[in-house]
Amino acid sequence: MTAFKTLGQFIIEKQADFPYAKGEFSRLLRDIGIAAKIVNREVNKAGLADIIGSAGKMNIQGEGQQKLDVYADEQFIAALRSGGECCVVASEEHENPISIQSEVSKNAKYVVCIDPLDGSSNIDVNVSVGTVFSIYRRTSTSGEATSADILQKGALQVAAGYIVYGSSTMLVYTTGRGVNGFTLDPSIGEFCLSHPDIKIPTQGRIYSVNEGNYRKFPEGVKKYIKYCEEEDNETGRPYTARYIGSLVADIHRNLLLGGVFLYPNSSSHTNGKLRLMYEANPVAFIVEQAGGKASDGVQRILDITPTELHQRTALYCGSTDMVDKIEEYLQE
Ligand code: AHM
Ligand code: MG
Repeated sequence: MTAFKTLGQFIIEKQADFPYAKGEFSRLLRDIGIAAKIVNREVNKAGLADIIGSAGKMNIQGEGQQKLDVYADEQFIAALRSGGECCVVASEEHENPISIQSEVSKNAKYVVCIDPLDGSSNIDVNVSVGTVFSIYRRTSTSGEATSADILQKGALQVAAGYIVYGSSTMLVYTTGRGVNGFTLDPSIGEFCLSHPDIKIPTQGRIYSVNEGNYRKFPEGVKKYIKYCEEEDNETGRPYTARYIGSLVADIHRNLLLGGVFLYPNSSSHTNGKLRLMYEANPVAFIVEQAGGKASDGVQRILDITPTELHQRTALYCGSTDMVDKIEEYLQE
């Protein structure tokens, strides 16, 4: 009897909550967990790529080294393809959705939207990167999945999660019944439940924003940043500024400690920078399930009706009271 619970054990236990479930969804989550471990192995060796390359060697798969974001994309798609529970994948790496229907997956019920390796510019400098994913139930009942199967509101997600490849590697996910976090124990190669039922504090003291873009931000955001910097004993200001530039890592820290993440629209990114389908929606679902809030400044992220696969949105997300305050400033 082990003292810890692995991701696999946890998924099976949770399946019992759905007596009519046939196990497809559990298998889908398990496949994502396996691909995450493979990507983790390569991300961990990122600094060695040149050394291996200069010796004229191949990587472990016997292929030449390739960019890690392409590698991650291939790994997740291969895992979903061989699992057979998913009929179509939308990935940041591809302009169009990838139909993965095959003999195995012809009745597959699920749709996956994924950013396989987010924040990949941070890899070269050994800073955390992540994977973010969203799972929907397919809406059409037969034939090839259509774009309508993918372009669903975030509120319809059946699950969402992220993997942060950081000082340790963690997988955090929700199926709409709270949020649970698993840390990869490299000695046994398993994600183990380390952060059960994560709750974000209602009010935090961290604000995360790329302040280099300050002059391009809407007036309300500028005022909020000034508010964070002011001194006030009662509210514990000035708040602490923390910004990694990897969405997953910034969200993960604020989820555990309390805080707010801002990626506003600006004069150079008129609709914001982050993508609704595979960055904002999954993060919003997780943060809401942990008791926080996610907004585009006006409306709930999860209520936005998507019109395009790669559509962008502003994102204000984290501790509820902090997001409320930003909305107040934006509406002034
Ligand atoms: P990417 O999908 O090209 O990696 O970009 C997304 C990343 C997020 O991880 C992060 O929150 C944001 O871009 C940082 O942007 P900036 O460098 O403009 O602050
Ligand atoms: Mg990205």
